[in-house]
Amino acid sequence: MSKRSARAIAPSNIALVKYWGKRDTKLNLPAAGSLSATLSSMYSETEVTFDETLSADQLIINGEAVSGAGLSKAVGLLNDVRRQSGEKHFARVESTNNFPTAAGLASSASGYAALAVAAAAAAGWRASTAQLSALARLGSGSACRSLIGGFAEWQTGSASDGSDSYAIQVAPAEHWPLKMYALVVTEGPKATSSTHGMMHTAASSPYYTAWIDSVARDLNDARAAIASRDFSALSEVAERSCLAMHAAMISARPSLVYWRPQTLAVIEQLKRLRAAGLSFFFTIDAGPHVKVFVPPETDPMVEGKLAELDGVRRVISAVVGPGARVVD
Ligand code: 2P0
Repeated sequence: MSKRSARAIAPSNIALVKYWGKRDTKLNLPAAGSLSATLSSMYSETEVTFDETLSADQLIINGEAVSGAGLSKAVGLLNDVRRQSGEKHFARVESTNNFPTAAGLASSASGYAALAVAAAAAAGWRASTAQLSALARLGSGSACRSLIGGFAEWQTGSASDGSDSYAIQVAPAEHWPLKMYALVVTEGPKATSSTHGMMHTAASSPYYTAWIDSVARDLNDARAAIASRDFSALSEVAERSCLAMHAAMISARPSLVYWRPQTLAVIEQLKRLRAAGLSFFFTIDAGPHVKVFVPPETDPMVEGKLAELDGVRRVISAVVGPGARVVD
């Protein structure tokens, strides 16, 4: 009986210059570039086993069998691995996340990145990091950034097959190990998937084109801020990218609002902490939670202050860290 398996771990990532719009929905090719920080301590761990006794691919996330769109994306990614490696068998994929799934905490990014790395390793395919990043992108666009440690930029690319649309490293984690606190304001999954939300925004927001046109400058400014470890410059670009993306969503017809009242209440309270001298910037993804980045030298006591803000249910902390890798 032939069985080949490998296990990988992949971290989550949070965009500082956001991705919100596709030029190709099937291959997850973005309408513009994006730039993110890869996070330690929020991760997916995935085991892939190619097994000749299976009659179909199987996907199990946090102990539950997944069917429908989630399974189809994983099968698409596994098909790519089989095509590249010559692997003939179906696979069993078992994955766990150590943070809430599909709540705007980027579980799809870490999940598909871990799947790409584990599947390639199990099939014996010696893919480059760029190839693995492009492979992870097929599952979820933002997953291509979780391959890369530190700060990652997803290049838009121009090839119609997506071969040049993958993430590259802007700076390693050691360059600037920023700390991140995810302020969780609600539990449970989000109402509108990112894929659907992006398509809806592109199709109906009068501000969509302006949003996409703003990304190139934000990428330039973010790269420069990271290179010179200029926290206030990075704060400015990260907050404006986040708010411009949400403005495009909110102006879609009908409006797409991922925020909850607690989201704004937390931002207002954060601004008071800023006035009192705390250096930070916030960012918000396709969900209601507020992610706060602080410089590496920030007093760890700040976590307690953030946990006490009205509307915050719990805090998940992380540090900018390494990218996806195979584990024993
Ligand atoms: C980002 N987000 O850059 C943006 C900001 C959410 C808001 O990437 O359709 O799960 O699978 O490519 O990657 C979430 O979208 O979407 C996302 P698909 P994905 O992190």
